[in-house]
Amino acid sequence: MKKNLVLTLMALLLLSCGNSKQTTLSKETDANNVVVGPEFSADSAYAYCKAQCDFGPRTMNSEAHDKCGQWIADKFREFGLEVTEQKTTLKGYDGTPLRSTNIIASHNTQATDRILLCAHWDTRPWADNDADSANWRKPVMGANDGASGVAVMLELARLIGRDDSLAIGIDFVCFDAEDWGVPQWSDAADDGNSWALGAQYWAENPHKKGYKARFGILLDMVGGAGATFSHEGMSKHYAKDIVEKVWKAAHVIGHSSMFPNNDGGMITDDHIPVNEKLKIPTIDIIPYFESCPQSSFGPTWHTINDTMENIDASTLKAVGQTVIQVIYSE
Ligand code: AHN
Ligand code: ZN
Repeated sequence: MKKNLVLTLMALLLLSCGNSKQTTLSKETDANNVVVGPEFSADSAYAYCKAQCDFGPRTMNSEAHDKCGQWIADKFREFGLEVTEQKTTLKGYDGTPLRSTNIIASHNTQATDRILLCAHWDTRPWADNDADSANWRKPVMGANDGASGVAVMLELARLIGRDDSLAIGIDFVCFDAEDWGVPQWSDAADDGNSWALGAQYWAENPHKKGYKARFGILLDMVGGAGATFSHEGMSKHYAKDIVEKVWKAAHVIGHSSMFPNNDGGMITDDHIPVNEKLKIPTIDIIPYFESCPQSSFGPTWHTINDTMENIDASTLKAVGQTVIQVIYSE
């Protein structure tokens, strides 16, 4: 929302003198903080998460992957966004050709002032962090690691797609081939470049020449039960003010316990090429489990337990409503 509109609303609230009724657009919280934008539906996001899992694991070069990608593109179109399917063949760490599709869905295509929202939609072919080595070569379901970020973006697109009042442009980019990084059971060296292959490709070949956005927000594993989101190190390095903006928004709408103001890890993820190649300041909302023995990403990360049973709609809701708050405050 424009600053002058916020001031006008605050002035109206003051003038109404003792009448603490909400306006239809926003709800007063305190003198400076106003809840803005439409209500994010946790149930809807949860259903979009489950719908992706119902295709099965969305591993590269699989039929489930291709069918789910088609479904994601169709949903964005149904919500009135303009969709580009960016297809290419990428190369895995061991040389395997990976048929990849980045799915880009845009709202307000003519606006030059834009915000980038992104998440990966492929799922990991190997549960290489599972406690049982018998599972290390089985695919993960990716309810959290894959489906959750896209689910939040689809619910955002449903709300934004029918909102003609939003002046800013929004681009949802679903990256493919994020999770084909060198498995723990492999002897191959992991220099970090085997991850985020779709994001690397898009950052070098954006769907529109000279693509620019004010800033970007990456949603990675945003549906896990018990998740909290700390400041990710690379996000702070490249986009400290955006980290502050997003965490402030979470606090304004009452999610300070899920978004603590402390430092998490430094993560190689899809936001790195976006920051480095496209120079769009982009942050990563990614869980940080400080004292989880299996992984700082949580107990189900890259295990066969990354399933819908371990998704909590209230995590999807907190993240989704926070993104709404950020977008509608711009
Ligand atoms: C690494 O483990 C190097 N990066 C985490 C990126 C990731 C994997 N996000 C989801 N799955
Ligand atoms: Zn993963």
